[in-house]
This record gives sequence, C-alpha cells and structure tokens, in this order.
Amino acid sequence: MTHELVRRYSGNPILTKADIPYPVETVHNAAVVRHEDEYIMLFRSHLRTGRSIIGLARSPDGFNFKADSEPFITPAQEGAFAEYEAFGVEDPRITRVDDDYLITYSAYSRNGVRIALARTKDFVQIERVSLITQADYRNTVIFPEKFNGLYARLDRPHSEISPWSIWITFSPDLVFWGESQLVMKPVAYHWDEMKIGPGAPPIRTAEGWLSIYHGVFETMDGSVYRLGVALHDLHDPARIIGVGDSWILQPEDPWEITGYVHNVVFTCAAVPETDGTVKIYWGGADSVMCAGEANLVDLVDLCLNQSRSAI
Ligand code: BMA
Repeated sequence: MTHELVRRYSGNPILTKADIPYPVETVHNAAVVRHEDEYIMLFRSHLRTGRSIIGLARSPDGFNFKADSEPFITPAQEGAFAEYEAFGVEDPRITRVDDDYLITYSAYSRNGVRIALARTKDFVQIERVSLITQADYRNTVIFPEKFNGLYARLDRPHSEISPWSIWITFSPDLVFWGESQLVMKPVAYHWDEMKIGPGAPPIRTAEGWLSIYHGVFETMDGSVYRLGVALHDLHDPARIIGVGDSWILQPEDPWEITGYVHNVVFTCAAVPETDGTVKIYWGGADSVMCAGEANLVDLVDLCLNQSRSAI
C-alpha cells in the first residue's frame, strides 16, 4: 500500500493571500524550519507586477501560521545581487548547518534564473553570502551536515539535451562549488518522466538521507507536479540507495488542482519530528500553502522495497 502515505492536514490550505498583511497574489513554495520554540516559514508571493518576493510567517505548532507585517527578502537594490534579483526572488529552502540557517532561493533577472545563498541566525538579520550557480539553475537544497569537511547540495541544472535531472555539488566554504555529479534522472513513461528537481532539504534517517523531490509529467492538459522520495547513502550522498517507484503526493484537493498554475504540488520543506513523523509542506497550484504528515519509516520503506532505478 503506497497511496495515502502523506496525511493531509484537515485545515488546509494553511496560509493564503488573505492571511498576509501586505498586498500579495499568492502564498506558495515555502521553506519551513523549527527555530527556538516556533516554526518559521519563508513563503514566496507573487506581487501584482508578476514578480515574486519572500515573506515570513510564524507558528507555535507547524500548522497555524501568522505572517509578519513586512516581507523578509525582497530583491537587492544595490551590490552584486541587485543585477541578478531584479525580476524577483522565489522558492526558498532553509537548512540549519551548525548555528546558521542557510537559505537558498531562485534569483530571477534578465540574465536568467540562478541560485542565491543567504545566511541568518535569528530570522531578523540576513546576510547575502554568494550567488552559488550561474544560469539556469533552480531547486537547490543544502544537506544539514558536511561530508569530509565539505558542504553538499542537490540542484537541478537546466538541460535541453537530457531530461532535467538532480545533481550533487560540494563546497568548502559556501562560495566555491565543484565536484558535480549527476545522481538521479527521470524515468521514461513514468510519473516523473519530464523533469525532476530537489524539493525539501534532505533528512537524516538511520537508513540514509531521505530526499523528497518533485517530478513532472506532461499531459495533453499541461504539466502535473507530484512528489516522490529518494534515499541517499549517509556517508556518500552522491550514491542513491533507492528511489520510490510511486509518487507520495499528487494534486487532489481543489486548491491543488485549480489555481494560478493548475495540478501542482511543489515542496520546498519537510520538518522531521522526534516521534518519527515528518511534516511536509507544499504549494498548491502555485497559489496557497498546504501541509501534511507522514511516517519517516514508510517513506524510507518505499525507497528500499519498491525502488526504481536512479539513473
Ligand atoms: C516550476 C517552478 C516552481 C513552480 C512550478 C509549477 O518550474 O516555477 O516555482 O511551482 O514550476 O508551476
């Protein structure tokens, strides 16, 4: 039984544009972490210009969020980042490494889309660190631990020649990145055959790093975005142990099927809890934020026991 692995929260959608105290048109594709005694959400919102900013919301329980009165990240107005953020900032992910929260987000400009990395300790002060890819990259997640002293990230370069796939890249200092390797590809005539990309930052389990990713299937009625799971080796994250053959979540609720972009569930965040569950967060139809829960053992089991090839 692989369906209903993710139990949708009964109060979905958990955050919409009606909840935001400044004018926005969407609330979606949010990063979430636990910080001190609250859950912090960084969400993407479209403005009426069609460009995106990143807002911040807080919650005591991971489901009921209240937005701060001002956005958290808006396009840089000066310095090296301004040229590359001019068309907006999108789809943040947060990983805690040591005492820092590392935030990766898509920076859009006339030069294409690339990934920016910023750092905060308190979600008050934010420091832009580096533009860590050239164009065209999206969907970059950083592992919460280093490997042989190196930071590691999963990312999704654009490609016209092979289907869009997941790569791994390493860095000693968050600025210089290299040793890239392909780790996972879409599978032909499968739910993720058109493209795949990293979703939530990987979660440590006893069996390996659990990665929740998105996969896209092209239909006569446009693309369908679903979520799946893969398990990476704990010591060598470039090695994939297994990829769940079936998806774990697909658009089903009305606000996932219909909205700004229909038939989309898209994740940037999953928060593991001490009881073995994981809270998964996803944007519905690029319009609203939703949440659900799963058991980590079930997701790992899918990767191990109903696996398809990684490449
Ligand atoms: C992707 C990105 C995401 C978006 C998704 C579905 O390519 O643009 O931000 O959620 O498409 O529209």
